[in-house]
Amino acid sequence: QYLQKTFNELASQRPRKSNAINFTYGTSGFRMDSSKLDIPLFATALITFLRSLYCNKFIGIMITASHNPPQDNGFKTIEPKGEMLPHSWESYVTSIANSVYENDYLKFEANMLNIIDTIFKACPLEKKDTSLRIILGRDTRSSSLPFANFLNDFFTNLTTLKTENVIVLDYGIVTTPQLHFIVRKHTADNIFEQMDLTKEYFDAFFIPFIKLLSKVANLQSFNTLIIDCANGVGALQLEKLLPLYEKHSPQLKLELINTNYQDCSKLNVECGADFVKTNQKLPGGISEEFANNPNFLFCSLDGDSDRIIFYCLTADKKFCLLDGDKMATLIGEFFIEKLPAPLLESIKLGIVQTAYANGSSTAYIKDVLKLDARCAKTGVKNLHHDAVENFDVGIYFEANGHGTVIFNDKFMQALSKYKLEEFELFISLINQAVGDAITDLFIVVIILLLLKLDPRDWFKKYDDLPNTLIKCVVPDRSEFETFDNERQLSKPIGLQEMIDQIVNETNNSDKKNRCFVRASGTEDVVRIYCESSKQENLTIITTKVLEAIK
Ligand code: NG1
Ligand code: ZN
Repeated sequence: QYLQKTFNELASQRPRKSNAINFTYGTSGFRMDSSKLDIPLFATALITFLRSLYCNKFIGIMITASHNPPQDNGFKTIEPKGEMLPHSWESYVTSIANSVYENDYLKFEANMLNIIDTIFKACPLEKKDTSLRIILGRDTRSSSLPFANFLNDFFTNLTTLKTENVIVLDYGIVTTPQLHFIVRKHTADNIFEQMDLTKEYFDAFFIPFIKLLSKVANLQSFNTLIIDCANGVGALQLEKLLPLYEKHSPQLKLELINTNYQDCSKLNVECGADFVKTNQKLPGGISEEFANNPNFLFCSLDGDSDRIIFYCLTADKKFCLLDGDKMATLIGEFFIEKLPAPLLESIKLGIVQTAYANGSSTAYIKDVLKLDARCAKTGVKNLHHDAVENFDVGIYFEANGHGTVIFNDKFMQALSKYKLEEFELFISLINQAVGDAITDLFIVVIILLLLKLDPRDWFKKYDDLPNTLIKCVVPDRSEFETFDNERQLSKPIGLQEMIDQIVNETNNSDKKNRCFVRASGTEDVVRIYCESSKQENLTIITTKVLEAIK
């Protein structure tokens, strides 16, 4: 009854859905052109409200569309321990968004009550000790502030809850991983007041980084890291954090470029991790001459700083992309090198990738590193779960630079017996909650410096197979259904057989051709990925596959 009353109140604020758009809360939440987000915003508010009551803990909402163009935006709900919304709740929120119809309040209410009933059957609420605890964060997009204001008002104006039972903390413009981190911290330390995020984040990750840097006798592989901030939130946050870093007079210089986050139209444009990975070239703001400096290493963050891509140029100006696959293998190699053999033998150490991982990286993991390589569906959430389920130490990265490392108690207990001080410090650099561009940056830099590995030699560890990733606009992308972790299509019927035939007829003796098609979860397109040992095969295959799709 109490919930029904609250919902009547909330529902009276609901926006109207004027045309039949189908909303999906995917692995990165809701994401689309910001002008179409009113209903998803409302649905996100409702599900976060329910989730907070259900968990009786802090729940976060991040407003961002990551690497998407400036006009897009999106919402993601963050769990008390920094994880993403459970799968079953993704369907609830999707269902809420799709039941808000113009002039059909009854249908909406019936659906809402059904959902509430399903959710709370397992866990009846006791009104008196139930409180609403919400944490908000947003990126630099111009649409992000109005969305944050709506959410602030939405939660603070609820009159059915006693005001002392409502806590809404707005952290303003933060990176996505920072919001995951602070939600996790509020939960772990049971803190109800707003914290100093810059200080907490600095203490958690920059301090161990500085300590590890001081253990490197002299910087051999490079001495300056140029960070392309994609003109997004990474710039704003790093501009706050770097003065604190510099106070410690570290040997490694960190320099920021593409920092114009005030001009929202520049976000992710000709710069950032997605631009560099897709185009395999330097972003705006770095000239070739600059990139040729052997003492410099380069990296690009994406629009909300949860992904990172490294790169450098060889002496003959060849662009060397050091992507998520290269990071995963580097981290794997570091664990193998630094952990004592008996410890390594006693734990399950492995790498989780997606179908987009370059075939050479998978072969390198299996044949050279002799580690288990698993394939999960696109979306870090899927990789995260796969890593947790299958490994004691799970390294997971999408090729586009989104990932992290997770480890369990078994590993930590085993590690504690060896008193590996430096390695334990290294472990504390890892943001286990979520892929984090800033902490991934620290991990990679420390590994390169401790191993005295030149970035060009890191690049040479294995040669990527030539590959291409293209988009295709189709009338209805929901018609594309996959299996085998997205590597094959079950629908439209017959298309997979056609792709197989196209791939086989151009295959070389090495049989390295690979091509798959799947619907994007973040854009209204299907993606076609293709790799082959021969560059010229790529156009032949993708042209034919495009024809088959159309
Ligand atoms: P979709 O649009 O579902 O392919 C893209 C990326 C994912 C992931 C999500 C979320 C590719 C091929 N896909 O997903 O890896 O990062 O965005 O940001 O890069
Ligand atoms: Zn992102």
